[in-house]
This record gives sequence, C-alpha cells and structure tokens, in this order.
Amino acid sequence: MKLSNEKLTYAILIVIILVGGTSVGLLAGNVIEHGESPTSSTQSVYSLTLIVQHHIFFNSSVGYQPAFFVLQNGTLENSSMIYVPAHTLIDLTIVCYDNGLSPLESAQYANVSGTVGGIQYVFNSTIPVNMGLNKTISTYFQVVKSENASNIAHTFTVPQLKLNIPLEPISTTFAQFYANTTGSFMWQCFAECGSGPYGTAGAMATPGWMTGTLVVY
Ligand SMILES: [Cu+2]
Repeated sequence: MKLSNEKLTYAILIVIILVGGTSVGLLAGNVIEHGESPTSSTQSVYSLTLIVQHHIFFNSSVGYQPAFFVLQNGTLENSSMIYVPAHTLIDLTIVCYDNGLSPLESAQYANVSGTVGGIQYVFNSTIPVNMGLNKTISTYFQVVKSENASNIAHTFTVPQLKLNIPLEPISTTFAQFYANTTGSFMWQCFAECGSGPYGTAGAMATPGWMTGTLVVY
C-alpha cells in the first residue's frame, strides 16, 4: 500500500508518540527550556525527597531556625541520618518552603555538582505543590548548572561525594545522582542560615537541622 504524504506524516507521528511514551510531557517542557531529559531507564531508581521548612522552634535563646526533613510515607522524619543505596540512581527532590536568603560560605556552593549531567531542574517562583514530583508533568522549569549566589536559601551538600545542590527560596529542585561508595558522609548546608554572628551556629551546627549524616548502604 502506498501512503499519501499526509497519511505517512500521521503514521510517523503515531510511532513517535508510542515510542516516546511517558516522556512526551517532559520533552514538551524541555523544548521550552532547551533542557535535557533526566536519565530515563528501566533500572532501579531510589527516590529521596527532602523538605526544607523554616520557622521551627529551636530553643529559647536562639528562637526559630530552618531545618531539612526527610519525607517518608507522608511523614516528615528527622534528617540527622539520611539513607540511600549505593550504585543506584537516586531521584532527589528537594522542596524548599523557606522564603529567606542566606549568604553562601563560599561562591563555589552556587554551582551544581555531583549530579547526573552536572545539572538540576528548578521549579522556581511557584508554590511547591508538586509533592512526589511527577516527572512527566509539563510545567515550567529551568535546567540549572549554577544558581545566582545571591538567590540561595540553603544548599544540600555532601563534600566527600562532591554533591552540591543549591536551593532557591520557595522552590522545588530535582536532581539525580549516584553514590558509588558505601559509608557515612557528612551532609551540610553551606548557606549561613543559622544563628550567631556568622549564621553558622544553631541549625547550621545541629544534626537533623542543617547538617547530618548521609549513610550509603
Ligand atoms: Cu541552610
């Protein structure tokens, strides 16, 4: 059978849609932002969702401080110990509800590092309602290799893994990474969001708030 040009076009379109499957929505977003797709695969993926909340009572002398939490089964868990499997693609989503800015301890922490492609996806200036971020949603996002150092609320940083995720105020950030070494590694925020004259006390010096241990098992 000989297909007309029009029919052939439709046939090709249908094949593209069938092959493209669920990534079509994301590709639509990428076209807008000239981005790259997150690694899509059939391999096992581990999802880690962190929530940054602010204005949490710390103690009577310091007052209120921001903190990281681990979202697990719909519950906010203490972030002093965060567990991820080794040699596994980690889908990391961080929802930052903190609207405040904090100065970085060093400009290097504005750069994304240690992630797949050296990038992160930022859904900014939106109310971060995308809990359990659905990667097929076609919504507005930016592909980011570094943030503006003056527009950062916190960072999620694991120096020994060279992982650095700078977080904008009121944002949802998605990145993928592998932890290929088992062991316990310090995680730390490197934006001076704590108490004291340099903002490095209080939450910044307290496990479960702005620092803790990443356990790679
Ligand atoms: Cu912080």
